[in-house]
Amino acid sequence: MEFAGRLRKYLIMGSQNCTRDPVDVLTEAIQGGITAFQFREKGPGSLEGEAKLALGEKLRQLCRTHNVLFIVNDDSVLVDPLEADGIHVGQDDVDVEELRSLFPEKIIGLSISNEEELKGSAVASVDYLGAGPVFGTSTKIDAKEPVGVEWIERVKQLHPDVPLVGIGGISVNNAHEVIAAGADGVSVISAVTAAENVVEAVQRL
Ligand code: TZP
Ligand code: MG
Repeated sequence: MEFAGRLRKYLIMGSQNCTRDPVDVLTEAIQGGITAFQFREKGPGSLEGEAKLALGEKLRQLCRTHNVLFIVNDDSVLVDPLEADGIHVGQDDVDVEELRSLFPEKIIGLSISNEEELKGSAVASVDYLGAGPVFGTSTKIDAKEPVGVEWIERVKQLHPDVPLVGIGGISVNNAHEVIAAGADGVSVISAVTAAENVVEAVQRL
């Protein structure tokens, strides 16, 4: 599968997003057909240190077995121990050009929420962009104002060749709008982690 296609159904998750064992949630999400996974152990209730690494190892192994991309959020220290396929960062994290020199062969993803952030970003150093929050979300406490699918259209217009995923408030009901606006994929947390039936939620996305 070409790279952009591997971003089609992109689950982001950490133990703090789960009401049960994250290993079970990821197992079911893989069964449902996710193509990429981001280990985002962050925010209130998240694991740190050895416990974070230990969970990351289990989730990494699942992704390896099922040929699902495994990306770590932000934490560049985890990239090598987890043999991650890549790393995703936001505007306040490590600079992507610095990341690129640290990890010449890894996938690098960058979140961008507005025109100013996009202009100030070294897009040539990244492999894909995450645009949002597209819709309102309560999953990330410091999430910015929703930017709508118009932002997806705009990023695609400015960088037609850069693979793009939407993020923020995406559900089985609105995912099609994100794709229709030009995104290569949808990245979701609660649409999957809070679903009563994870397998079905992923299938319907
Ligand atoms: N970055 C921007 S919004 C968001 C992140 C990590 C949270 C997305 O969570 P949900 O539950 O899919 O809205
Ligand atoms: Mg960040």
